[in-house]
Amino acid sequence: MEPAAGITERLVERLSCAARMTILTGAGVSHESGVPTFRGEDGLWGKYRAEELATWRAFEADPELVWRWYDYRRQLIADVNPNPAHLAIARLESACDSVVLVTQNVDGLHARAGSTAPVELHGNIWRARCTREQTTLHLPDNPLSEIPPLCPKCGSLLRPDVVWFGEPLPNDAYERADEAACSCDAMLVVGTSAMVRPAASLPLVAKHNGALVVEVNVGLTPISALIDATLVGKAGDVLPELVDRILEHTGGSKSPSSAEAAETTSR
Ligand code: BV8
Repeated sequence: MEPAAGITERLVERLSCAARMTILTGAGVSHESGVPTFRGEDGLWGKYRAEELATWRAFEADPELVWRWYDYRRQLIADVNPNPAHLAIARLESACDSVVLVTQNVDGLHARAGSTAPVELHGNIWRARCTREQTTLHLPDNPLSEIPPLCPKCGSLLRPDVVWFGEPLPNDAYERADEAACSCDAMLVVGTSAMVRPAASLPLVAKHNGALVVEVNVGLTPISALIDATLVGKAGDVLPELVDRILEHTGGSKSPSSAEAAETTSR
């Protein structure tokens, strides 16, 4: 599909008529906040790539190195703010209760922008998990007072509560994300290279179930040819305009009339 030059009226109409919308975000949605992406030209966190250190094997071999890497990322993320893309998504969610936000990001910026229930497929860098009891806890100290941090209850090693490569996604998060992909009438895919599975399959699940799937990205991705449209541009530019146009179209709150909703599902 050729990248759409801009946001067409027809596209706004179709998105506005969606009875259920799912938004899937990746690292690109946080890029304009100053958070490095994973695979772009700045796709390095310090001198490490996620695939090198975001693994149980790397943690087992050197928990201190892995924790230093996560602490570096936490300090970087603590110093940045949500950008207009995060804020536009939160605005759309608060204007209509039929939007489900699913994110691959672990930075917590959607919640800081006001999103109330992001489905965090890959966990959250601000939480830790006891390697012995699997209990999770919020880890506010920034920077960490001790590295590697130990469980305050049993003294065992804590690990970041994120999903490492080779680890399964949290059942409840993936089930909610899969349900949101299967049942939506429209999916916005924002700032992901669509490389990491199983998250990358969600847009195709939505498409397969009849949804309108629109990507927002600064470039084309492996799914661009398989979905309905790619709005080529920065999320921080495209999303505020797109959300404004959708809310204008629906009179400020996205609760389509039954006729409109019927029109959408009959597509
Ligand atoms: C699993 C948390 C099974 C940790 C992350 C070979 C083929 C296919 C799959 C595999 C394979 N080998 C291995 C696999 C599976 C593997 C995988 O998919 N690997 C990839 C690399 C090939 N997946 C897994 O291991 C998953 N688990 O499969 O388990 C299993 C099942 C049962 C039992 C046991 C095992 C787990 C994957 C989760 C890994 N954890 N993060 C941490 O962060 O430290 S993944 C990491 O990548 C982040 O979460 C990130 O969100 C995610 C995806 O990347 P993106 O978000 O898309 O970021 P990226 O930089 O790639 O792209 C940014 C995009 O934004 C670009 O397109 C860019 O153009 C765009 N952009 C930039 N700026 C902007 C913008 N767009 C708009 N506006 C802008 N301003």
